[in-house]
Amino acid sequence: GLQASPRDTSKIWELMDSYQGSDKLALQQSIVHHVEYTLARTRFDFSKFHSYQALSHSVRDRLIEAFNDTNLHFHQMDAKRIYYLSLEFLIGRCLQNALVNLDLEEDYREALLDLGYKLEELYDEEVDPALGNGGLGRLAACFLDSLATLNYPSFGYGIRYTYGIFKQLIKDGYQVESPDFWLNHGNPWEIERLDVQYQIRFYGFVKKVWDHGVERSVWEGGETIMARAYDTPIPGYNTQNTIALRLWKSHPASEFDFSSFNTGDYFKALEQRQKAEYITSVLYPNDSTEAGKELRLKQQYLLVSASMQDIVRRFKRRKVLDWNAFPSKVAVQLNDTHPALAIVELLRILIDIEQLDNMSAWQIVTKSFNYTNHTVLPEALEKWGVPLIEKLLPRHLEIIYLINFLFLEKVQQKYPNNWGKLSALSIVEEEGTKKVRMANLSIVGSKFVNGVAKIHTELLKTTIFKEFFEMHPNKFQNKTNGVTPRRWVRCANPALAALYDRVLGSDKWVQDMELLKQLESNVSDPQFVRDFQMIKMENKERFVHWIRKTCQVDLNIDSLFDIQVKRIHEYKRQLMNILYVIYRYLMIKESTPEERKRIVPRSVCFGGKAAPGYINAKRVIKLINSVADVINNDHQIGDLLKVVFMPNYNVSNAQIIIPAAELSQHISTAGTEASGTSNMKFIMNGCLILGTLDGANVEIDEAVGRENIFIFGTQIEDVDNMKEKMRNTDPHEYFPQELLKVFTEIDNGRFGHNEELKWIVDSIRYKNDNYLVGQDFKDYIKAQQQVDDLYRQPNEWAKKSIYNAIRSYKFSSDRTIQEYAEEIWQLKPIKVPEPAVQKHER
Ligand code: GPV
Repeated sequence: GLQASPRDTSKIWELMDSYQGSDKLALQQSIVHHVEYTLARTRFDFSKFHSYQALSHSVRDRLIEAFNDTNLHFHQMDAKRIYYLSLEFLIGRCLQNALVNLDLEEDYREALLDLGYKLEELYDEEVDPALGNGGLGRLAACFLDSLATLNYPSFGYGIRYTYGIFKQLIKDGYQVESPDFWLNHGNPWEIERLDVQYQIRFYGFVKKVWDHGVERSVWEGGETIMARAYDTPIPGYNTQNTIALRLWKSHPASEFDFSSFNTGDYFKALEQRQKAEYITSVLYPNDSTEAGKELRLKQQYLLVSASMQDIVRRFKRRKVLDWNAFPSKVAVQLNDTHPALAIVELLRILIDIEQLDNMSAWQIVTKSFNYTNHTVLPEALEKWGVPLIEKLLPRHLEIIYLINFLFLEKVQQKYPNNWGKLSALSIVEEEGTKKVRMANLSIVGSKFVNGVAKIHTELLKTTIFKEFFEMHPNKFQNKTNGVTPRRWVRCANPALAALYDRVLGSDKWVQDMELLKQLESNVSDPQFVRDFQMIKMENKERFVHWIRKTCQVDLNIDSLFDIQVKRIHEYKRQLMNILYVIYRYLMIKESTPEERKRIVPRSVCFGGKAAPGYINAKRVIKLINSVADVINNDHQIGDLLKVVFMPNYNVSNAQIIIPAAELSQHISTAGTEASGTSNMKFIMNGCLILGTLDGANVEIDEAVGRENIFIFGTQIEDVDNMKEKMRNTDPHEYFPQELLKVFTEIDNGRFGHNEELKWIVDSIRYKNDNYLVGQDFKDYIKAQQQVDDLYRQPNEWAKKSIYNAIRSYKFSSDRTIQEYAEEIWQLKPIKVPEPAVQKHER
């Protein structure tokens, strides 16, 4: 037969080193290739969706080229890497983002047009991966984009949930949840790594063995499953660097336990194996609250164990094994406390498996981890019952006790016999059933701890982590959040991006947002202002079409587009917004014909999901829809006021909504919203904020200037006093007349004879107004009047909107990531060399 020639690796490499061509024909051939060979379609049976799929596979090929180059280069450079651990990554759609970052959007648009396809229509065929709840998951996605763009060697580690956040439907005004089976039609953006799998153990027992005179712990028994890696390449903008988002999926253990198969029931044994898949099947839909469910703890441990095994394996591939070098090669960032068990897992690996002594292992761990806190709300601070941890992760509980022992010894040294300090700082809460405080564990195990906006970090230092701050003041840092200008300006608002390109003479601002400073002088150029207004108008038109299609409501294009989109939460005060809408409605109804002429028409749009078990949040959705029903169908109101609840707010909807907004509301009670990130996206798109001095609003106020933002409400230093006053005042004195009138209308059934609407009012009416809706309402009305006054002067409004956009550069996630890299990770960028053959020359 035929003899294979001796393997010629240089020939293989040479073949692999040639890159895809980027001329029109090459792009078209690559698309058609995938139609025929990847999708196996004939020329007669492919739809728009198939075209999207073929296009995505064609783009994916290019991503993989860059991705492989990147991984190889980082390995060769023995780069220090940063590992971002998060239970959520809300990456949104990939296609447009990839094309923009690869600078191929125009080339593909032309190639497709020639074949009879509109690129934008294909964008809409993509499912929106929704593996996150809200701000925390979206922040992780923006950070990956910046890490890749700034050439930082890095990985994101998360979970590949089979079901993302539920799809929100509105039926009869109520939220109804439906499952988000996003993988139904496959996922061209992921690479399944059958060769990257780790064993994960649950339950079992700890055996003590003597080994050369030292006692060692061996964790055995219980159940083992496998975690398998799925990589999504994340391309940087204008760079070859392409990093990995590595997501884990649970599988049955690979070894076959034949004995149990032989003795027991074959089908039962198989059924048992199937249960493994359940662990990563669904994302928990709670935003900023913890349910304390066993399955959730299993998810957390699976992420942590697989990721730490992967990190250790990569570290051990270095030429010489020197554990003390670990912190100089590895930095782990914990996205809130959800992955905090990683601290314990690394200790377990170092002590039990790599056989390091306790103290050396602890030194390595505390130099490698860092923790970001995202809330001060007590209901969101994770605590796991000791009995549950003992059952599920018996060895980890021992290690947690060891950590606590070492730490409390230090506390005792510094504050002898100070029981107050000891009980505040202890990782284990002793009152009632014992609990492990994950925040305390994270602080003790980390080198640095950071908050996500200045005001939030100050709160951490003076309230919930006061004792830790007093003990280790240098551990605490601020890292104000940011958002990526690639997705949130360049992709979502291409017209604004084109205006910047034209006026600034290049697209460099997409990577260096500070360049927008140069546009300050253009604000006095009437043509520039008109261009901006025109772009806003076009974005409003796109939004009007979308609202008509999705909500069956016709918006008045000349009305003020006033938007509040975020998870529904009492602290975010959507209730205050809708109560004001009712007040405004009543005002219009009572107005004289003369007064009516001066009324500024408004379209008030809400969007956001309520956690399925959060009754008050779900009732607020019902109230909004009930009010919308009455107002939108009141012929006396006409075009002066419209209210919409936009169902299923998600990343791809946000990309339509945000560029169309003229006013956006960020009205949480001072001290409750850690940062907020959509506030940043709105200002980047030239929108004014109506907000409180909370979270990042404080810094936005500083950046844009008080004359360019509408600020109202109780300030943080007065919140406690005002709550006290609320509890000590008769409701009829506490609530202003304007609000009492609104309550009466709801009580009287003006928005439907529905008990639930009354119960929402009841939730704040009797000395329970913990978020100070009553206290802030009058000031809110006043601020709303200032909004109306400004909107009557379109030029002034436009100029202030432009100031928001061009002074938003601080809120680029590039700035945030650079601060993390320099001040927390000690990380240097490493740029992957561009292929010798350049695009267009290839
Ligand atoms: I903790 N956040 C979130 O979305 N989910 C959570 O479980 C927790 C916090 C949010 C905060 O509420 C926002 O203020 C913040 O901007 C965002 O995290 C990112 O830091």
